[in-house]
Amino acid sequence: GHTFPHPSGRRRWMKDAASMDPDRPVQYILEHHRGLGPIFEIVVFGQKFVFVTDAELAAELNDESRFAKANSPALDGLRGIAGDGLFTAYNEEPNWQLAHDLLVPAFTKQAMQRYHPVMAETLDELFAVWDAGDGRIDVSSDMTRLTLETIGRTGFSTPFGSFTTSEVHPFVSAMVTALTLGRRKGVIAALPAARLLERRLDRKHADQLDYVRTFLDDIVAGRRRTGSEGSDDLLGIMLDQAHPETGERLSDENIRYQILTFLVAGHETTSGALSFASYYLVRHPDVLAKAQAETDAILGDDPDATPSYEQVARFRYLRKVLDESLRLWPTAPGYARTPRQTTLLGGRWTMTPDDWALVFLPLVQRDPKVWGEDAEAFDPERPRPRLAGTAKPFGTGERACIGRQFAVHEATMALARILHRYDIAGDPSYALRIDERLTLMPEGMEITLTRRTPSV
Ligand code: MNH
Repeated sequence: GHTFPHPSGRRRWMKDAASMDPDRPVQYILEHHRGLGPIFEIVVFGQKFVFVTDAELAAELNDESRFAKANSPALDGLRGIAGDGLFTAYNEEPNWQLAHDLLVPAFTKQAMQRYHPVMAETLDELFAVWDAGDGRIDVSSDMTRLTLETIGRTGFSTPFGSFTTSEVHPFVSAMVTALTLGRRKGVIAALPAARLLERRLDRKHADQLDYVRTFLDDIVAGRRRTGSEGSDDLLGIMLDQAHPETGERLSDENIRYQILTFLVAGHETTSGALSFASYYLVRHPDVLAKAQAETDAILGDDPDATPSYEQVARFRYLRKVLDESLRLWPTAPGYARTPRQTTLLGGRWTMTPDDWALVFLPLVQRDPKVWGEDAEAFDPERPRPRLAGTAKPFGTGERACIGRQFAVHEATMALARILHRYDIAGDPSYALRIDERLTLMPEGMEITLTRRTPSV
């Protein structure tokens, strides 16, 4: 592999490891990147992490003819529990193509039309909880309840009971523990004592890991018992369908990896996106007013009106609010790329197939060279830059997010219905705090909801 410019000018890995805040690595880079250059490396526990912060270099890395997805050490750390599931699979692993081909039909327009009423119903249940409360909500935790419930019901016909308790579902906390553990393991993998540390971590969290395993087994066993009910959801497709050309099927082990992958990937990022969008809406009264006017124009006077599948695509302004929120706070903050053959990045940096670089989205998507000097400002109507491929919150190429339309449909409908049904207000003294688990999520943010009445 190649050595990239290092912040200190030489390789001071002890210092990097010591100063890098393991609980908030993304914010650490955001706060300390200035002067580090368009591409730089940091060595943590003997492993090199290469960051690209420049939009032009990122656009180059997105070129599928020269680069492909790489598994960063943090992603590889998740292989212990997500195996060769879609997210963590290596490009050349046969189960990636097999699962991809089988599951693409679960994200077509026809499939989305089937999920639409389930998404709408789930949202109604959240509103019922809100209406019974005092109008103050913790945004991130309620958005998480909504998105977990939505992926559970649409993908697996498995309700999580998220609206009947105020606790997060035990599966979620167990999964978060398991995943955080995995990421840590990935990062320490090069240490001489890594195996010892890993075993100690596994022992410490054995109960949680067992719980996750049992929970996944139960979902599969439950469906096998009840048979074909919900047979065209994700679970049904995985259990019942063979590849149209090769006749191959997913193994039981791989199905468990996919369930975990979809339950995690299918809710945290969308919940974060909804929460950041809510944050910006309450901070920008002009934007909020415009978005609310759009919901009135499309949905009319009845605050309980539910959009049809087709109507969701008409919320153009809200869609821009969502895109702009994901530009500033991409909830999956990066993706790694590796060259297919030795190549020069930016005409200057040699990259071999052993190298990889992280497209660090929070900075790439705020690069003033393409976004202008006001790149840090929230403006849903800002012109899109001329250079293509500089805003990629859903990743790029054939390994890009398979759930993009699902997430956008779910989030747009949720925001539309919330703004149509409620007036929302934030706490002006709230300063944005961001929790970094696998994804980025605002923390401790409350908003107040007031029911709107029909404006007859
Ligand atoms: Mn999603 C891949 C972001 C919602 C399921 N997702 C990716 C990648 C990004 C991403 C970035 C590429 C990672 C990489 O290159 O290493 N995803 C998001 C964001 C949202 C999101 C920002 C919401 C907002 N994702 C969803 C939803 C689902 C989902 C919803 C499922 C219902 N995502 C996936 C899967 C992959 C993925 C599965 C892996 C796809 C593959 O490699 O084949």
